[in-house]
Amino acid sequence: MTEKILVTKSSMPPLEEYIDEIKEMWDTHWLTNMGPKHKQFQVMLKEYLSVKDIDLLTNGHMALELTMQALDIHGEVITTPFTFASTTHAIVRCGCTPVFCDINENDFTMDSSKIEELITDRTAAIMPVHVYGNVCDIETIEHIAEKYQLKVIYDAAHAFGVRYKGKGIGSFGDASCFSFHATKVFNSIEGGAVCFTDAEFGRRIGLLKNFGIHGPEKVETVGPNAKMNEFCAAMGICNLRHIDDEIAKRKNVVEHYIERLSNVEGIRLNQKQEDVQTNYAYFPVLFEEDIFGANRDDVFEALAKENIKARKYFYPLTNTFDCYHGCFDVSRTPVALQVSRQVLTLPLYADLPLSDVDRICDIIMKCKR
Ligand code: T4K
Repeated sequence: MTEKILVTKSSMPPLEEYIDEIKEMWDTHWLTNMGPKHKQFQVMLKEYLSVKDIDLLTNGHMALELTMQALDIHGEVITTPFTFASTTHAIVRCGCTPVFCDINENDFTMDSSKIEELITDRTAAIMPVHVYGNVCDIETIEHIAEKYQLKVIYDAAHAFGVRYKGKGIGSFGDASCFSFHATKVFNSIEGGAVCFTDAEFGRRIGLLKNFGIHGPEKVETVGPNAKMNEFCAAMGICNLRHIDDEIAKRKNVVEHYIERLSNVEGIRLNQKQEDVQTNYAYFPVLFEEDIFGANRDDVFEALAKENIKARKYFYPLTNTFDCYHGCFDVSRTPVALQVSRQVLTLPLYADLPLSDVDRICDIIMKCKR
């Protein structure tokens, strides 16, 4: 059996570089609670992402939940079901009701032409997702938000390093939440961040992520522990030094996939977006069974038999999860339902050999009838 190929492989700096980065912690014994690595990483990220302000958190999920809390969101939040569990769970765990908007077929982000019809007098916010690193229809979303006085929280978990019209993707909306999980284009082992422009919002996030503590004898609000520790920040610092190289290598892999799979009847690929500098985060492929002759699950199985673990990101839709049984009507998001049944995300990471990409594509093509 050939070596297992997983959907992704965490990027890591040379071991010596990481050891060098964490060495001083054995002198300082400062391991967490906004230490020097946290501060340094924050400054580096602010510059790399070209954002006005940023705060670091334990993970992308806490970034979403604390942002909801800091913006004091109550009521309904318009969002997409074509995402990871985190987006929907964050809304629900904050006591709000997700209202699902369908997605568009080309880039799988929220169909902005369908947002307005979902707005009620209970709507408080919109939480769109830059899914796969694809940029949402920012202009329309912001226009609607202004018209109806709604907050916009972008789930930018997949969009690290993406730029839109030359601007860092984290500079849009009231806040943008990033994930630095091990499986992402950029990781700090576990980690996340929220980007924002409003200083008062930043102050609230700073309080919330540390139990709402304002000083040794003052607790201002009720918050969890969502602080990034120094080992994660050190990993982030190291990985950030290599991020451009990482993205360039991913580009190479993606271009090879595109070369092999574009123009195959019955296969639909992620469309290139105008004005977007992408990060090559995922490689989603849609299989149209009636034309390709095999469906997504057939291809998934064929790859699995060869020890290649592609993933069905994002199937099932979050509005069909068991934990939400009976809560939502999936027939209201037909495009998302169709895409979630057709999509397979193929293995993608910086060091994936092109010969493996060829092997993956050969197996896929053998499924065609
Ligand atoms: N919003 C969106 C839209 C998101 O996609 C996510 C997370 C979030 C919010 C929340 O952000 P975080 O709170 O997680 O920071 C993975 C990730 O755990 C999750 O971060 C990610 N989205 C989601 C799309 O994928 P799983 O359950 O599919 O991961 P897992 O463990 O199956 O790993 C996938 C592959 O990655 C493995 O087969 C091999 C590779 N891998 C994995 C780990 C854990 C590594 O190479 N190294 C590792 O350490 O959820």
